[in-house]
Amino acid sequence: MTDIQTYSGPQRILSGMQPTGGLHLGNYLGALVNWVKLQESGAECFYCVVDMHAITMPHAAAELPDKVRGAAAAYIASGVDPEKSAVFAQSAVPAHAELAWIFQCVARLGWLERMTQFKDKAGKDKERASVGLFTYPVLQAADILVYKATHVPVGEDQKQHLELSRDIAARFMRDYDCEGFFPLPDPYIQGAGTRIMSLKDGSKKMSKSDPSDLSRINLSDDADTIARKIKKAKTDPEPLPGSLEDMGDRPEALNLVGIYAALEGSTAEKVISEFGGQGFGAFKPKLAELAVERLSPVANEYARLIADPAEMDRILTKGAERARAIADPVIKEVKARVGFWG
Ligand code: AQP
Repeated sequence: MTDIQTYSGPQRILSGMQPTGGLHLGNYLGALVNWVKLQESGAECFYCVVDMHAITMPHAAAELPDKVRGAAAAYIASGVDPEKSAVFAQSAVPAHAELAWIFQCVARLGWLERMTQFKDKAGKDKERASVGLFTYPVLQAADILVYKATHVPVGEDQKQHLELSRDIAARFMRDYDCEGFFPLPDPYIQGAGTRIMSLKDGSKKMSKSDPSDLSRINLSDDADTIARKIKKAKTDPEPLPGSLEDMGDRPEALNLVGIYAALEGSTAEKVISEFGGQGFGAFKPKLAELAVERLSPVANEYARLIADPAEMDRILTKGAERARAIADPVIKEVKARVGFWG
């Protein structure tokens, strides 16, 4: 076993998604495609389904296990290989919760009060938000540091939380006199143009919890559904401009161009140079064709995996064992440093 005190190995990656609904094109282009690249780069990857985060908002308990299986199936259908990367449910590794409690006693109230995502998610009635929603970023810090992860793929909206993880790690090491025990995790910034917006409102991000299913392309959607959603996507009557600078304030048009570019692995400039001057009547069918070509294999594999819950459980159990093999010695040492029993 690796000596955790002297661990100075290669990059270790931690990332996760909430099983709050079916995963969508935004999760795929904004995160999963990068997860697969990181896995193929030889980094040691831990990809968890963060069911403990999912209960910070009201949820249907009876549906949660299937949602966890569904999220893990979407990871794998997108190219995460459970033989190479650990795929598991956060709640199956108790060290996340144990470290989160210790970190709650390290983090300062003022640090959490500055977190903007709590304000966004709690909405106007923050008195009624769960305490878990408020301390969510502390659990995130525990998710990362319980594996001594060195790199975390993050979108713009999560940068503040990663900063907090670094502050918590630094403070823990100062308070308990163990400099170097935790790495200060670095962000792995996801490529530009990978923030996918709602198909119904170009100013809102594509989201699992948007009440309109037409706002997103789910990774479980079949070819006809994908084509229909793109056909119904909000646009404007103007043709695409000849250059990106001339796009002006057209968020929906820009979003569709960005989706095309991300699916093709090119740039918005290149897409505009190909389709400039054409209207959406011509562009949308091309986009639908490309989306179906890229996403149909994902949807087919996803359908195959969720049809076999026993196989998903086997994968998740094995993933949790691999995760615990790293997390358990870390939490044991943390508890010893804090002065806990056992
Ligand atoms: N629209 C998006 N564009 C690009 N990336 C996105 N991600 C999510 N939506 C988009 C990325 O997916 C990862 C996992 O996100 P999450 O499940 O932790 O929750 P989220 O970011 O809050 O995603 P949703 O769909 O909006 O979920 P709900 O509705 O439950 O809040 C992250 O890497 C995120 O950047």
